[in-house]
Amino acid sequence: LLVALSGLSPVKAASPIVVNSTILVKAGETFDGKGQTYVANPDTLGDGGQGENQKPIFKLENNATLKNVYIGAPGADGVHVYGNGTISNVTWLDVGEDALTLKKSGTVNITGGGAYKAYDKVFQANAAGTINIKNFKANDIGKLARQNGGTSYKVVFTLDNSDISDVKDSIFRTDSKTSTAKITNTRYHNVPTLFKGFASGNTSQS
Ligand code: ADA
Ligand code: CA
Ligand code: CA
Ligand code: CA
Repeated sequence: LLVALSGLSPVKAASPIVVNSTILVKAGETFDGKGQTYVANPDTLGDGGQGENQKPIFKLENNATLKNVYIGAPGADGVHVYGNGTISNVTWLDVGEDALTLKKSGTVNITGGGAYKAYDKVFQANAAGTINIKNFKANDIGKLARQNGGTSYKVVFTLDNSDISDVKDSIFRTDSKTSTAKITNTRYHNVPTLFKGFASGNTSQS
């Protein structure tokens, strides 16, 4: 009745949820954001600029799942994954320092969702492991995924059925001669380089 009287649309965008301290998703558990938008409190987690040592909005323990979440600005240090993780239908609307970091060895499966406005990196591998990206969109980014500079452990990167555009540097970058990257069934626009720093024979595209 009030809506009808005031002439306003009954559909109202929900305000973002301001996260004051990192949300912990415990081992084996699932956090379902139900399509709501989460942003960092810049005073406690970080302003989403390029300063290192910002805190994540979400911290996933081994075998945790994060799904149906929008991460808005400021994105601080995004999502930290310790071990295996499942990231399903998560969209970074304006990536902060970076979007997601593998902090401890494991396999991270990122399916659906997307990442936008990443000044530098989207996904960062700071431990050996596998990062699988599927059904993903990225636009206006520096790099889609980067193994921490100067490290020689092995990271396996895959990208499938995705749409990547307006990239400054490359899709996958490493300094490790043992890391591999594979791209399948993916569309690009304005991507200068697919792979940087990989040993010959360690990349493929089809
Ligand atoms: C940079 C920095 C690393 C680490 C990384 C990250 O690559 O040199 O030390 O902080 O960013 O995890 O964001
Ligand atoms: Ca960084
Ligand atoms: Ca950004
Ligand atoms: Ca970071």
